Amino acid sequence: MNRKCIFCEIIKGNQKADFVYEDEDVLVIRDVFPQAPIHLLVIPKEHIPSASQVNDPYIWAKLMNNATIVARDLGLDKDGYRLVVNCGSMACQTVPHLHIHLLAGRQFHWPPG
Ligand code: DGP
Repeated sequence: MNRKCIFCEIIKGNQKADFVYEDEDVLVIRDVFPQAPIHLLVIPKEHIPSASQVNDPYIWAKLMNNATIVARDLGLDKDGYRLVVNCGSMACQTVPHLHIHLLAGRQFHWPPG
């Protein structure tokens, strides 16, 4: 846990969030600044600053598995959804706690820009 990390504060229950799913390793919440009609954040409970600092492949397995299960449970797989990981400043990562964005409910484009 990192005291100054907003996601750690949410995980500890010190900061409010709209919870969608939780287990012993992972939390899924709604993003406060949604970029799509559905915008969820899939977050490991362990404080890992970014994708480049993941040492245990189990973390990715848990996060991706939960992201796709939540998407299926919400019926998002019908029309499709996007999973995004921003890593570092050039990729616009703003919260230094690993997370996967799960975006759905509108048409996305490629390349993303
Ligand atoms: P990124 O830029 O990839 O680091 O994404 C961070 C996301 O976290 C961004 O879309 C906004 C969201 N966010 C920031 N602060 C909070 C918060 O306090 N609560 C929630 N639910 N989301 C937050």
